[in-house]
Amino acid sequence: MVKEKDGKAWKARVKGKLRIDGDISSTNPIAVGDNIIFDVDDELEGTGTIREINERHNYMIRVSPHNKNQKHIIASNLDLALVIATIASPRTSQGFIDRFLLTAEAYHIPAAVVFNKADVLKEKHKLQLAEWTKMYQDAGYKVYSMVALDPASVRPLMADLEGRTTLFSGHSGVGKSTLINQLIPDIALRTQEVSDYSGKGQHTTTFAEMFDLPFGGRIIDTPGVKEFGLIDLKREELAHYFPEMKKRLNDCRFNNCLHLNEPGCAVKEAVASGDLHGDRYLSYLSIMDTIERKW
Ligand SMILES: Nc1nc2c(ncn2[C@@H]2O[C@H](COP(=O)(O)OP(=O)(O)OP(=O)(O)O)[C@@H](O)[C@H]2O)c(=O)[nH]1
Ligand SMILES: [Mg+2]
Ligand SMILES: [Zn+2]
Repeated sequence: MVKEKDGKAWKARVKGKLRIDGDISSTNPIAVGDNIIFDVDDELEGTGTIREINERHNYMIRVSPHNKNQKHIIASNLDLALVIATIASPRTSQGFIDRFLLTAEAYHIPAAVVFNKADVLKEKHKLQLAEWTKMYQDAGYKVYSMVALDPASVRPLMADLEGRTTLFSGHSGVGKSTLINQLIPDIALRTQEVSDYSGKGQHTTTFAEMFDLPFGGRIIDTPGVKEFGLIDLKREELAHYFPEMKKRLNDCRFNNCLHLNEPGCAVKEAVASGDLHGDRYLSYLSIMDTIERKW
């Protein structure tokens, strides 16, 4: 579906040969958030053909974990990318969150972390939430904690969405659509019926879609993803996508330091002193390992 600036919606098809500025090979030629040039086919029926996609300011991209040639553009022209995570029901891993944040850094999209379902947490989960909140805040990210069904807990996030185009991403069942229903009261998106998470990971949202916020701004709801496959990275650029490492790179003795075993490494010193969270460094090592194996 294509929407005009004034809000009018059109049913759109794609022309055989589509011109895309700054073409990248992806499984989807057009992504939610794209600005396009469009020819009207039938005014009454409200149909038309997409002729051209304007250059994207940015985009979030995911690689199929099974086939690195399959890249999928999740959404484009974003002001903010949110990873909606849950400590439990379902559990979101740190690796998933870190891969999402890293991709956002690599594609110049401001990102933040939303921990939802704060109401279902056991004591050990609450400790985990407190720990991760501090870890991501220290890394430089804004962190929200909420219960999507409770309007008061959603309000701090609401204020930051105003006037922006924001992507909601995360595993299936974390409450992305529930949260959007809370933000846009008359929208009634389909959400998973059983509130007791079955763990089967059925996808309720099946395609990405953009919605206007009543207080200004837009939100993109997406289907849940199991894994967040990374785009090709070079070993030496990886640390640039961890903000808390990036700010320390100039203090490493060697300017080609990979922060592995080099002497005088400011990143490792910060880990040793507790200024940089050890689990974020482990995440760095784990991603570095996957890059090395690819070569
Ligand atoms: N207890 C509790 N349940 C929640 C909360 N937020 C959402 N849920 C429930 O979790 C289930 C899944 O929510 P959805 O909004 O459908 O999840 P989703 O992220 O959109 O899932 P997909 O569309 O499959 O990607 C629903 O039954 C919601 O009612 C919350 O904060 N607390
Ligand atoms: Mg959904
Ligand atoms: Zn170093």
